[in-house]
Amino acid sequence: MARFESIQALLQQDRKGHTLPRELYVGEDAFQFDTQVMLKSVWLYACTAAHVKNAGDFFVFEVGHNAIIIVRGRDNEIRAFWNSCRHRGAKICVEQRGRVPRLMCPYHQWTYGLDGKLLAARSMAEDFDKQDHGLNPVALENVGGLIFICMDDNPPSIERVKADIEDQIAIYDIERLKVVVQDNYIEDANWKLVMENNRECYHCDAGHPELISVLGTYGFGKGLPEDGEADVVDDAAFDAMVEAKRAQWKDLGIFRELIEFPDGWWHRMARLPLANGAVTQSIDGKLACKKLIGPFTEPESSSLSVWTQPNSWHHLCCDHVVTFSLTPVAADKTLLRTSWLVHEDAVEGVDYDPDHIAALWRTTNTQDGHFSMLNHQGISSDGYQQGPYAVEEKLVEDFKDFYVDASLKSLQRVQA
Ligand code: 3BY
Ligand code: FES
Ligand code: FE
Repeated sequence: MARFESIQALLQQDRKGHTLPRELYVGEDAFQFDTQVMLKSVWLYACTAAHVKNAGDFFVFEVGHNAIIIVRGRDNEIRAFWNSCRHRGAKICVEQRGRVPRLMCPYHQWTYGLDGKLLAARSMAEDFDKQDHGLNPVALENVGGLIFICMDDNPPSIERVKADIEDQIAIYDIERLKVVVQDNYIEDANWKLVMENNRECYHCDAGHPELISVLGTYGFGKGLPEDGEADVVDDAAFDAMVEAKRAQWKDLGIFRELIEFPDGWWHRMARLPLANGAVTQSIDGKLACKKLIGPFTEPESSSLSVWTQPNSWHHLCCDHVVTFSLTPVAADKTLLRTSWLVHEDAVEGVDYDPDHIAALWRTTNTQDGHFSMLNHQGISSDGYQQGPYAVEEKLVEDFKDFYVDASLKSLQRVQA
């Protein structure tokens, strides 16, 4: 792939502790490379099991020119298929989400079962074998109710991720939740800048007053007390509070030591205390849904927070789950999809108000969208130079390192 030689040269300009060269953020070739090569080589978070709650529910996950159908079968299995008909290739699912008895191509009505098998194709030659023309599958893994897909025929292992985080996520029983709000927000920035922005709270004091009053400033890269060297929180009262909380969490069976992107892996998980008496991640810190979820019978002032490279983060609270996925749409456009989930029996207007539940992160997303746009615009200028990350931007660097490493590996494979 001679056309990606320029990308290789740019990746070689990576500087330890510094941002990437300009063209990797803003260039059209980098966008083509990311969507055609790099992002196809890794696991991507697509949606939760609750987005496809019932048989026939489908969810279309798009990355650049690619689209994947995630669909629940009658046997309750969740599967993924390329959204391209085995007849002459037309797109099958046109809506982003929906429920269907079968998957029918709108062009000539070839019809597939929810398991991808071709059921009907009119007036084909006698020797045509339906069995050879089922939908092409895409690798899918369900990690405690979070659905990841990988477009590579030989996906990297996901076993360590599952072993580390699956059981803590499973406590929230995501299958028994329902998606009550889904925001599709297009940010005017490259997807890597939206990711970098997510991986630090260096901008939070000035940029997110609402979020900070509920989350405090710790946990997002400022380091939790057990972070050792990376710990730059110098607050004895905070440390004591976390110690006490940790004992409670252990009793409740909801504690696990911080897991932070083990070597070569792509997951981070922490239980974080909330601040100022907040019991959940809502705009006023008050319950966002009266029906609690998972094992919780009382409000519990913490979140189980999960971040994955290269495109997701999730906060699981005692009354709701909020989950974020990123996908690049153009070199300077990124879809940030945020979904809020509550107990399946919760009643709108009685137990929860969709606007209240979404307000905190909707506000925060808008603020972050503005920062990411400014970042993209400034990097587009000839005045841009690769800049140094702050100490508390360690997780930004972790993301950048993951990107560079995965990019080099995927380039090697396509060049081999
Ligand atoms: O960037 C954000 O808005 C979120 C909140 C704190 C850091 N990050 C996870
Ligand atoms: Fe799908 Fe013809 S392209 S039925
Ligand atoms: Fe932010």
